[in-house]
Formats: sequence, C-alpha cells, structure tokens
Amino acid sequence: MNKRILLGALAGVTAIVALPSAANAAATCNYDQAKREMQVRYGANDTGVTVTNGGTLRYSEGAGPLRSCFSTSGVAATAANTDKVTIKAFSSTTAPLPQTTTIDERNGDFAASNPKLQFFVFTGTGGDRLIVRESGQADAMHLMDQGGLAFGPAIDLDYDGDVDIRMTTTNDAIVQVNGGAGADFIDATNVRGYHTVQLGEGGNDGLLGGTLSDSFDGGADQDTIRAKDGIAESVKGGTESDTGTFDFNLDQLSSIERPGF
Ligand SMILES: [Ca+2]
Ligand SMILES: [Ca+2]
Ligand SMILES: [Ca+2]
Ligand SMILES: [Ca+2]
Repeated sequence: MNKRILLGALAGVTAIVALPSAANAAATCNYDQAKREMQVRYGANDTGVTVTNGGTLRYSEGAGPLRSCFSTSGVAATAANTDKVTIKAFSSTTAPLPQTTTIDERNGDFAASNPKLQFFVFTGTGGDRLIVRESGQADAMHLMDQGGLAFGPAIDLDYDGDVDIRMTTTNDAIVQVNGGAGADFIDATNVRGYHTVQLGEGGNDGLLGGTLSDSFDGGADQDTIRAKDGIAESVKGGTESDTGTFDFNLDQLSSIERPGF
C-alpha cells in the first residue's frame, strides 16, 4: 500500500469515528470579556452539565473532562473576571430532557473568589435537577424561591443575603445539596416551589426541609433534621446519634436515634 492510499484509509476511519461524537455534541461555552459573562450551553443529547471553580471557571458535560472557557481573543473566564455565568439548554424547542446542572464549589468557593458572581440556569421544564456540591468546610446555605414574576429556585450559597444561583423552571424541579465534610447548615424552610434532596455527608449537619416533599440523609456524625411538615418523607440519619423533628407515623425514619415529634 502506498502512502497516499494509507492516508486516505486513515482519513476514512477518522471520519467514521467522528460521526457518533457529532451526534452527541458536547456542551459549548463562550466568554464575553467586556460583559464579564460566561455562557455554557448543553449539547444536543447532554443530560448533565457541571461548572466548577479553580484557576479558571471550568465546565463539562456528563463525566467528560473539565474545560476552561475562552473569549474569541483567547482570554479564559475566571471567577475574578466573570460576574455572570449562564447555563442554557441546547434548544428551547427540543423535547424537554431531564437535565441535571451541577454547581461544584469543591475546587473553590465562588463568592470568595468574586462576591458579585451569579449563576443563571435556564434548562426549561421536565423535572430538572440542580446539584450544589459544597466544600469540606462548614457551609451554610439558604434555599429560597425566586420572587416577582420569575419562578424557580433561588440559592444563597453562603447565607449572606445575596442570591447566587437562579434557576428558572416549573414546580417539578429538584434541588440537591451535597454538604461535604464539616458542620453544614442547609435551610429550605421557606421553599414552596420545588423539592429538595439534602445530603449532609460528613460533619454534624443541620438539615431543614421545605413545604413540599423532601429527602434527607444526614450522613456520618451527629445530625439534626427537621422534616415535620405533614408530608411523608424519607429521612436517614446515618452513622452516630441523630435527632430532629418529624411527622409521627408518617416520615420514614432510618437510624434516627433520638427522634422528636
Ligand atoms: Ca461542607
Ligand atoms: Ca452529617
Ligand atoms: Ca415530613
Ligand atoms: Ca444515626
């Protein structure tokens, strides 16, 4: 086989291999340095997108590699040079896939990097989930509803009175918080428009449910969980002695050693 035929054959293989990845287009990202805005868009078939902190703001789809986001002139978005991160579905006209958007603070606290940084999640309808992954330190988080005409979750990541994440969706959304290690405080007391999944993980955590059905797992150490709201909910205390207030004969308790009713 001469060189030209071999190269042609290899090019053919490359083209065939490239086809599936074109059908499963990866998430894309644009950074506007003047507007200080980073825009991440789901690929056509993506059901999960993650944004995390670090030396730059990075994003990935599914279990894909984390990538930095660049302007047309090659400047990478960082938490310091970005005030707004927008995460959008592939297209508002496609069928509503259940999308899971993850905001991951395990590589750095967003507000500590830039107090003005805000996230806006627009993934449409269809039971979308927002996952917030917290650090190994003690984290306090306030879960609320957006006010005014906007509908959907409003998350204050560090309980300082400033909303950091706004997710616009219908009332079938789920907000999941993974507290990580440390004594975390997750307060969804006033939530009326979405369900929460509260995972305290390590540390002595305080988990407060909202007015719709929630799900709780204190994880390791001594946790306090409030699930008394007249709705049957799943409550796991995890290892060590856990307590809280619950609906008697309604909430399904597991490993809650000191329940209150
Ligand atoms: Ca934590
Ligand atoms: Ca815990
Ligand atoms: Ca309950
Ligand atoms: Ca327990």
